[in-house]
Amino acid sequence: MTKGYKMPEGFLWGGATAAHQVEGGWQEGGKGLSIADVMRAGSKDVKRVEDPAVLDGQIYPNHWGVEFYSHYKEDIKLFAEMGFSCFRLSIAWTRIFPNGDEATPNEEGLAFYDDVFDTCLANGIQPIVTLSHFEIPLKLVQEYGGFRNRQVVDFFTKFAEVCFRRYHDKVKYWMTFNEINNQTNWHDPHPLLQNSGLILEDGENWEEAMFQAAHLELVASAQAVQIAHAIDPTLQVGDMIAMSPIYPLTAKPQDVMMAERAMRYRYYFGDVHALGEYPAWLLNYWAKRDIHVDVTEADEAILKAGAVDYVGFSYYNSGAVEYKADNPDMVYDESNSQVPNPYVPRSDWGWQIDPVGLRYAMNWMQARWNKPMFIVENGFGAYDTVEADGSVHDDYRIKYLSDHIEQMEKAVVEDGCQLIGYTPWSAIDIVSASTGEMKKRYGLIFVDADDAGQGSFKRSRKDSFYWYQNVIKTNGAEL
Ligand code: P53
Repeated sequence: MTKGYKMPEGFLWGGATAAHQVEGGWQEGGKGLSIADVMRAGSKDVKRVEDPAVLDGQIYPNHWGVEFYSHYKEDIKLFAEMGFSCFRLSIAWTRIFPNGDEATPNEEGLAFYDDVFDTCLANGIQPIVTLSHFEIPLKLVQEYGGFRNRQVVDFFTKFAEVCFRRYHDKVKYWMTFNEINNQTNWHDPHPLLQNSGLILEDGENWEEAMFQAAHLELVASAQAVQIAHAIDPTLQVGDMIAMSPIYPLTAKPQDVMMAERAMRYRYYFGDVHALGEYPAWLLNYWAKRDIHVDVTEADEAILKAGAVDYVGFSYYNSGAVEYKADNPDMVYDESNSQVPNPYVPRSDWGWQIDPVGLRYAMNWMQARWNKPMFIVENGFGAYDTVEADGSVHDDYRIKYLSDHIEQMEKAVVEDGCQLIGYTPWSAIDIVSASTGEMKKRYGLIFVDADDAGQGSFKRSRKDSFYWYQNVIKTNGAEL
């Protein structure tokens, strides 16, 4: 057992999930189709693709998730048993607005989340809610072009407003778009793993399309912040950034500059969210590369008035870059610029494991954005083995979480970073977002289901469940 620091009084400990990865019930309660419902299963080696010809015998793992839709009462009880004081989940947009463009919301969907939140609160757990977690309504993608269309901003802000009005007494902490910056890592013409719902047209400049869609999401997010505050000034609305700090491979000045350029490209979303305006370098970058983004004066005013209250982020790994002579302008390209870091180990899925990177990233964000932060994802996707007696000895997951929490505590107690809470990914096994697998397991609770959705869906406690229970009980002192 490692010795950690006790966290400040009131620090929120919990776990995280997302609707499409846990709920299932894809056609229950009047729910419509989201992009997640048409994502086929993939694997470590086979990319997931969207396939709107649903029900044609392919495997669509998000149709069942881990059946949280019918198991939530039991699951929330298990979370309470671990001692959670908060639980991060997302609202499936298509339960509230099944196609995204309806005039009125679907009462059955609203009632479902009322009951989920009430169950949490009755168990002493505060829900932390993401509005859009990789599950934009399919119709908004296919018929409206996703966030390349300003009408979709209105659909999103209406969805947000309905949720804030309905749940403001039950939910204090909100986030707008999960991992909004994931889309810089996107060269394929499909909307997987991003909330902008962008499908590229033939020959289109992907970078321009991405910046334009991201701009409208940033505007929609800033509008949502203002709507929330108008409804209830106590609401806290955050952004959600996939934080994977990018190091220079060496101390060579060009490598250091390349890393700086990579960081600002990957995290400008956070600058706009937190500071309310575009950084100068990006405006120059657009001009130099002949990228045209429609940013109106009205947009600028919305961004300025809708700065987030806190910075939510996920942390899994870090990356590295080096200067290459064939790229003298140091243009950062997320898919091709990264190089392996020889100083850190990797998971079975190739993710670089770097606990110190969490402390580094927290300090970087605190200095840059000066907001309270919330670690809303951090965890280890791994193969788990169930023993004959039903136990799961996931010491690798315990080690990963323990090492990261230790660095988190140093960032708070020694470095003075402001941190609201910590919700590891994931509270319970989920369907992996990038591969659609069940066997890439993240949970503290095991769910008996395989990649094809076969199994009893019975829940059981992993070793990490008991370990995390003690972390919470000692408020972080025993890791
Ligand atoms: P999976 C990429 C990089 C970092 C985090 O990921 C990412 C992604 C996209 O997969 O996603 C977040 O399941 C995301 C969760 C996701 C989790 O990380 O691909 O917010 O929905 O499950 C882990 O292994």
